[in-house]
Amino acid sequence: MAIKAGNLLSSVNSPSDLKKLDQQDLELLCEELRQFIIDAACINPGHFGASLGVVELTVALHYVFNTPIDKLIWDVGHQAYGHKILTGRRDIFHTNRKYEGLSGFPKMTESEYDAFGTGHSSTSISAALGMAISSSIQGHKDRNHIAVIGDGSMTAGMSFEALNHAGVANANLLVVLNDNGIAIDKNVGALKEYLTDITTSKTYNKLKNDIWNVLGSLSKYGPDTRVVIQKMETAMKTALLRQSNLFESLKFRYFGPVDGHDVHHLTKVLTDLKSIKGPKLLHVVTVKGKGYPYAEKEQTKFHAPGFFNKKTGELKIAPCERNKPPKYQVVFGQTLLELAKENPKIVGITPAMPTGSSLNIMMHAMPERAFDVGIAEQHAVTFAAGLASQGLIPFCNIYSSFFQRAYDQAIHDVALQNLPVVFCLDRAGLVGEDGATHHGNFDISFLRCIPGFTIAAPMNETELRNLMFTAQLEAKSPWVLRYPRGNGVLRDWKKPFEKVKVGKGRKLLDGKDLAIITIGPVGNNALKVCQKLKKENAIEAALYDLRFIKPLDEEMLKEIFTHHDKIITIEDHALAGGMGSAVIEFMADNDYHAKVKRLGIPDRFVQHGTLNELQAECGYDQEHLVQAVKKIIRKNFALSAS
Ligand SMILES: Cc1ncc(C[n+]2csc(CCOP(=O)(O)OP(=O)(O)O)c2C)c(N)n1
Repeated sequence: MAIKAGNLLSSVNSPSDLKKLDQQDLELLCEELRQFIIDAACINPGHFGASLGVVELTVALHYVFNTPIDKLIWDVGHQAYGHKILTGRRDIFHTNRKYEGLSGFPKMTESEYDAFGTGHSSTSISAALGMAISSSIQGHKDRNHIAVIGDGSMTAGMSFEALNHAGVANANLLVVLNDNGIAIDKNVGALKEYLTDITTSKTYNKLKNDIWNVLGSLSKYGPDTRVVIQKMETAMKTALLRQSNLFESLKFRYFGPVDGHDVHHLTKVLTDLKSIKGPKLLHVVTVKGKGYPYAEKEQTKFHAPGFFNKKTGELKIAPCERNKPPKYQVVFGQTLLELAKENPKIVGITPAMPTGSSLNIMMHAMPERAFDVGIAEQHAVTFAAGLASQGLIPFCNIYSSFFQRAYDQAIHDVALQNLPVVFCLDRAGLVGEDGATHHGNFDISFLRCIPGFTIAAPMNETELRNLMFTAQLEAKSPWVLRYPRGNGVLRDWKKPFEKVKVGKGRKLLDGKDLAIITIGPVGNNALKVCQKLKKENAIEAALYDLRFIKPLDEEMLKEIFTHHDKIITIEDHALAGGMGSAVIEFMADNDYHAKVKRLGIPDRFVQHGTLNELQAECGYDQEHLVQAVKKIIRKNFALSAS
């Protein structure tokens, strides 16, 4: 159902409508936009606090700049709801993150106003710099290129790599640093402290204000603007002496900090900045969740709160979520703490996802042994390698899709040195509403080719615990445990630890007609399929849980290929290079001959929707899996299955 917009917001169907408004209308527009986001998000869950925090900035940017000719890039993109609403997507915003609806992140194919697709953090400055340099090569001299990036995303290596390049590139680039002092959880690290210092330093800000007063009357200097600024900057540098500015050291012109909720001041400042060429950074201070008191107060909870009661701020649990077994994430967090209490060598690492991964459980109980390193996956992996090289056993928890960023570190710093890091890849497989940027579809393919890795996927929560237990007992070489987003399948999961035999799968069902091989929790769906086949079609399918993708259980695979010439593999992972591919490689290498059909994620980017909808699209949710398996049985195996 479409969300009702206020009168002013209803009149804005594109930024050109926005530009027709009087400056004094902007405050009301911000108010209406904020209400619209709140009304939409409480009944259609998504990201929340970040978009509320940039309402004024969003309005000011589109009011001042000439988008889509000027290029506006939202880092991560979870804060771009206001941008979507102002750029022609208001009336379909109720489809946000729904199957075949709007994406929850900027997406180039969705709108010409989405200058660059985002979802993973800290890409905006590089992309904007690329666009700026392209503009200068192609003669678009007056085009502006703006990267809006949060203080959390600024902590990543990529952001600094881009600043380092941009500072000397003489490109027309504006970085807007949206400093709200928080990532999803509290922001961490020295940069955060630096930003706080610079925001609260009275001397510094007085000098900056003086400069602003001069800049405010820029137009009056006409062509001499550049000279005036240079004079002011020299004066500033002399006056500040030792209090150097990080961004200015990187050859950016630094402006701010300014109040990111004063839409009038923002439009004025942005208008002034438009006439200053070269790399510049505007430091904007905002409050995450601004204007919705519950979100301002509990910023982590309201980062992506799910359904909530607009009046009371109470989070609602969807009926289908009630009485479910615990999430894999919670099982991971509690188990890690249990293990760490027994084994003093265990340490925990997360790159900026303490709540999402549940590493926060260990961080609270053992702050000296659990680390949030900021949005820094590459650093997290090599940091883990360093710890492991000195005898510790790091459990490094990274979402599967974010782990892609640390590929070289995994090979060069961990595998090649054969260090006992345990990578826990959360959100492996399809993740649902976050969509294409966040699905963890590729980890099996890109990890199983690395020598020395042990790679396993539990079928349920108890198995996850046992694999974690085994990994820290072994602790001789790198491990990867992949598990999905969301609830497990067992209620009674907390059993005494049992050591798992490394590289050993297990047979779950006997069957003479065909064999099904699975890995991970999708095996639970397959189990039901086999039971159905037996009941409805008298077809007996043997079911095997491979459990280890590396090393492969060669003995079990030999048994399968000896007794079966009809095999189906099922995985919550890309088909290309996944578990099914590993099985086929084994068959070829060992001269077996069988018909092997694979079910999993096809060779394209799956978009967003509920987990069920997406798994259905790929044919391996509970309902479609039965049909898909029956289809293979009829078509490829020439067995009769109704
Ligand atoms: C590479 C990568 N790692 C982790 C994340 C998960 N993530 C999404 S938003 C976010 C926090 C971003 O903080 P900040 O840039 O300060 O923006 P804010 O939410 O405060 O507006 C994180 C860690 C991600 N999107 N990409």
